[in-house]
Amino acid sequence: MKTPVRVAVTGAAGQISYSLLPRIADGSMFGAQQPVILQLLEVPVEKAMKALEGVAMELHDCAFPLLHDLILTDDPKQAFKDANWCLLVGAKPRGPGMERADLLKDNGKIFTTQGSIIDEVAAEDARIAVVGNPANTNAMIAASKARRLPAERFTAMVRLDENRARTMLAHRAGARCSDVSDIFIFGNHSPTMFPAFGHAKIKGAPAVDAIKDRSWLEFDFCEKVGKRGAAIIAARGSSSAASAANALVDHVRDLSTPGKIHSVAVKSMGHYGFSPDVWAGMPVKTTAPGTYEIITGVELDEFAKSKIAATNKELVEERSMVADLIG
Ligand code: NAX
Repeated sequence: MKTPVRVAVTGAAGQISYSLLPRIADGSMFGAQQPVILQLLEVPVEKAMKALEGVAMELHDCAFPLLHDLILTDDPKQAFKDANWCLLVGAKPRGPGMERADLLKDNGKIFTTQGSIIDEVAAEDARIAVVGNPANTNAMIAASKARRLPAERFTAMVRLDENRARTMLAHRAGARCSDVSDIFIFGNHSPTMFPAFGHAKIKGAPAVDAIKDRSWLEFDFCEKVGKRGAAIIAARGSSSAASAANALVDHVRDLSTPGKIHSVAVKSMGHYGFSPDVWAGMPVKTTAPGTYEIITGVELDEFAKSKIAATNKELVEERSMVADLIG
């Protein structure tokens, strides 16, 4: 029997976690032979902790063979203790009339604390995936607090955007989403993101040739991918949950599987014209479980470069809004 993987999940009583936790416990994230221990963090509020107890009851009622233990806590030190993966889903939602700068600062405080504690108590091989918005900047803030864990261990999720783009290209071309490859998300997890269609392929041929409508790709497609989250809220009355949980399963599973090429928001190191210190979506190749290299050879035309400049500008602005929290 393998040693269980310890997985800390924040915001564990929230709607994404409700879809996520069974997918971790049933083996979808780490494989059918890998036991897991879930270390679930919520805020120290009676309603949240009570809801978390209910989630735990349901997980027990699933009788997952791979689920070796469940820890429920409102103490980040207990949640992150010896964790191999820290999935930072919990964040404060944007309230009515709240400015983006205020959201950045309020959430920034959560991620400074969690970044420091993870660095102090998580496992030697700890990996961190941030979902809570603004995800890219939150990952940057958490990483800035780390002294032991290297910055590249901190990633943010743009996989939902990649999955959305994949399906939209497939539908437009009358193909299946499994026919689409090499569609990568550049930049921020926000409407400024750039789904780089110029590099995408459908059944191995360039997507631009299969779709034959450059204007649709440049305008409708980019806008629809960027605003898909808002469209879900308009239709469902609440934000993406099952698809976000599914994307996080993809994100962690592919980062654990050598050879996988996928979009991840990572410290840019200046690639593709991004400011070196922002966390930007870009294609990476997993080289060993939990380790990746940035793919640097994607060719970008003038349109792509202008889209990347715009999303980089937003990331730099976000960084300057939280400058006092970094370091
Ligand atoms: P919910 O409001 O349903 O759940 C969030 C949970 O986090 C709540 O139970 C809350 O009590 C908890 N929480 C807040 N602060 C916490 C803290 N400091 N420690 C531990 N728990 C804390 O939101 P949900 O729909 O689950 O979304 C979670 C986050 O994901 C949001 O920030 C959302 O904007 C973000 N998303 C990110 C996506 C991405 O692709 N990167 C897509 C989906 C989603 O919009």
